[in-house]
Amino acid sequence: MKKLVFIRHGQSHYNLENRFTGWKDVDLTDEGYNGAREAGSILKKHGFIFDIAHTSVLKRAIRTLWILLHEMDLMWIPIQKSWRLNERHYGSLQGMDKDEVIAKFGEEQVNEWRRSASVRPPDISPEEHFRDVSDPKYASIGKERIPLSESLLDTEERALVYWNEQIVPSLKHNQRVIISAHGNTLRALVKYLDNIPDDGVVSLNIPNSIPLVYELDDNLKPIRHYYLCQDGEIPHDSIPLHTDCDWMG
Ligand code: DG2
Repeated sequence: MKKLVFIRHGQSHYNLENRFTGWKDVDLTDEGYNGAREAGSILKKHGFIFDIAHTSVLKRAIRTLWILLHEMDLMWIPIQKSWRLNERHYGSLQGMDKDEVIAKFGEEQVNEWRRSASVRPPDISPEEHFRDVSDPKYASIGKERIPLSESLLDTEERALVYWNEQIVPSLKHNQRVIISAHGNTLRALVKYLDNIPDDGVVSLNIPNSIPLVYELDDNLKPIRHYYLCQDGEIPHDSIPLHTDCDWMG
C-alpha cells in the first residue's frame, strides 16, 4: 500500500482579503504560516515521513512546504517545482474581490467560473499576460502555452502531465510523496484519482493547511482517503471550506 499526502497551502493574503488569486504570486499570512506549521506537526505526530516533495512555482505553496518540512525535520529531502502544479489561471478575475465580482456578474455566473469543470473565466488583459510571459518563472514554458485563463479541466490536463511523468514514477518506486499545491490543482487531481464526473466537482472544496492522505494500491487506485487532524482521521468529504479541524469539537 502506498501513501500520498496532498496539502493546500496555508492562508494567503488574497485568501484573507477574499480575492481571486490564480497565478498571482502572493505570500502566506501569519495564519497561513501557523497552519503550515500545524500541518507539519500533525504529520510528524502521526509518523509520516517523505522521500520527495512536489510543489508549484508559487510562493504560497513553496513556503507552506518549507515550513511543514522544517517542522518535520525533513528539510533535506528533494523538492521538485513545476508550473504544472500552479493554481488554475483565473484570467481577468485575478486580484479582484470575490464579492465585488458577484455583485457585478451575479452569483450563478461566478459559481460557474469557480466550481464548474469546463467554464473558463474571462481572459486576462494583454498587459497582465505580458507580465506572465516575461516572468522568469515561466521562461521555459513557451509563450504560446502560458494561459489567458483556465477551466478546471484545463488545469487537470496540464497537472496530469506532471502526475504521469513525475509523481507516478515516484510512487511506483515506493517513494513517500507529499504534494503542496492549490485549491483547484488539488480538486483536479482528486477528481482524477476518485474518478469524479464533471458535474460532481461543483461541491468539492479543499481546505487550507489540512493534510489529505490517500492510500493507494499497487496500480495507484485509491483504497481510502482522509483528512489528518490533531484528533485523528476524518473522511475526506466531511470538512467544509474555510475551517480547521476544531469544528469537530
Ligand atoms: C484560490 C482558490 O486558490 O479560489 O486562486 O483564488 O488555493 O491558491 O488560494 P488558492 C484562488 P477558489 O477557486 O476557491 O475561488
